[in-house]
Amino acid sequence: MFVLLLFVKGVEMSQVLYGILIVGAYTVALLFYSPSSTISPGFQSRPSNDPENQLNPLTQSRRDFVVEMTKHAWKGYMKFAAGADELLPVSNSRSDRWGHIGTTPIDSLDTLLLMNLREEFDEGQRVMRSIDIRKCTRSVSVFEMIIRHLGGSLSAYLASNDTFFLSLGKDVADGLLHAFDTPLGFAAHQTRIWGTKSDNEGSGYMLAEIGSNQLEMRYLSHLLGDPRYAQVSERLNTFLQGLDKKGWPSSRELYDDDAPTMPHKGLFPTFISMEGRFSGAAGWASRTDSFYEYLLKQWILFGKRDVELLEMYEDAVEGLLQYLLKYTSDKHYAVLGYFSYGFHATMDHLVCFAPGTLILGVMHGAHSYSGRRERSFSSDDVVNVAIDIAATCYRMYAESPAKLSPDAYEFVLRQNSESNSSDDVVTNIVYRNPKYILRPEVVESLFYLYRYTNDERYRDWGWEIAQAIEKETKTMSGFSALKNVSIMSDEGKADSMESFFIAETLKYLYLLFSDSTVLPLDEWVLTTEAHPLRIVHP
Ligand code: DMJ
Repeated sequence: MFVLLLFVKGVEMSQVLYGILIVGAYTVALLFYSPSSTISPGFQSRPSNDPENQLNPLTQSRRDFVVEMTKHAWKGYMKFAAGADELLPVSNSRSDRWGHIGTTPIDSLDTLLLMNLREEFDEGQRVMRSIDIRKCTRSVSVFEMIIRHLGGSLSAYLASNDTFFLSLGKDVADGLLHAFDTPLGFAAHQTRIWGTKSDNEGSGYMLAEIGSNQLEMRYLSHLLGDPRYAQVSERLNTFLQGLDKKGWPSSRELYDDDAPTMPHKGLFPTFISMEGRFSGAAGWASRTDSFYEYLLKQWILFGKRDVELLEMYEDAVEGLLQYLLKYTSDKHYAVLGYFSYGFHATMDHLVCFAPGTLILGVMHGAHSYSGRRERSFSSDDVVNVAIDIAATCYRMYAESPAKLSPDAYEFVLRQNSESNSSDDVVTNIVYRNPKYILRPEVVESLFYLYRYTNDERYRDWGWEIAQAIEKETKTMSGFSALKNVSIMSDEGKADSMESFFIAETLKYLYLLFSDSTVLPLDEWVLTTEAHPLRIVHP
């Protein structure tokens, strides 16, 4: 336009200047306008240079450090893997192991916006717009699609008010509805997205998988006013709530032949057969974890009306306290293990989400509401246990050679014969799975504990973890999983950066170093993949 003006004969200089002014103003407006500019209140934090910023300089510098980590990871993704599912951070290449559906960008968008990384957010949303997920013909994990893609789409929509993400979420859910067409009506383990019932795979169901779609599917129903998504996801609750009448948990009819009988009604085995019989161990760890998490989070997210789910959650907490927890005699470790014909002192990194969820429950009054039936524990008991388990989880970082926790570890315990104590002595800790894959659960729990206690110790622990991640996993293009936390070398890097690193680990670190006005927990619930959903008030 400016160039054109100069070439039009007879145009006076003042008119040219006026034109420049208009074009300049237009350009500036364009620069600052982006379709993502209407950000939900409470979602985004104040930038470092905002005079209203309430963070002390130390916390601010830690938070800035986390933002730099995120920028580094995102830049590497955009440079070497834009449009692909994941960056391979050692070989500086790309992986489409999820079927070329943009797993990293859809999982990262809300983190980018939360951190005021507008340019990066805009890049991410352009990437998502360029991918046609309908072209994906691969068989996908229904659970992962729901927590990463549907969850990521919903929170990107809530954060940015951009309806593209709502329709993306609807597309994902529509493409998965046939996965619920199984004998008991729970989600299949795998299926071909956009396929049919005949594409459903899996010889049975896994508790975490079938119990971890309700938050996202119910929320989609709420946003769209279309009950179909909630209906399919809620079948599990009806099934579990009907067990009491069938003699749960003592009736052997409910189990496979050699399966352990559950010691408490609130604990469920890992597997359910297509015929509805249980087998496997109970725990709050791998393959069961988010089932328990979502009992509580559904109650909170949907306005504290799901009293039956809250009661199931309280039963589960009671079961945890009575059957899944053991202290060592020096109280150094609180072991959150699993139950299968007795207690097993093995912990996953995954189980370390539990302290955070327990604290969230206390913050929302899950154990102190009026009309609560008599229970063997109080809110204070829950807080103390959460503090102790989180300390154990943190110690698995602090006491490892890389200062990063292994993925699974076993406490070898010996009965304490020198006292009358029922607590055991730890004789050894064996790394059952020595890898470190950038998982979020420990920093997730530190975040909730900090919000609840305001104890700076949790920020210090989170900071140690952030520094260890930077020191041991950083590569030229991103951050890489380690094959073994006892071997620190370039060959020890596993060339993988899962999407939950930006979605969760970096987000929780950022939130740990933010004040409580950022994603206030009485307004937002973070899904199991750390995607914030706004609480639905009745
Ligand atoms: C995430 O995808 C989710 O947090 C899930 O619930 C469990 N595992 C990973 C991260 O470790």
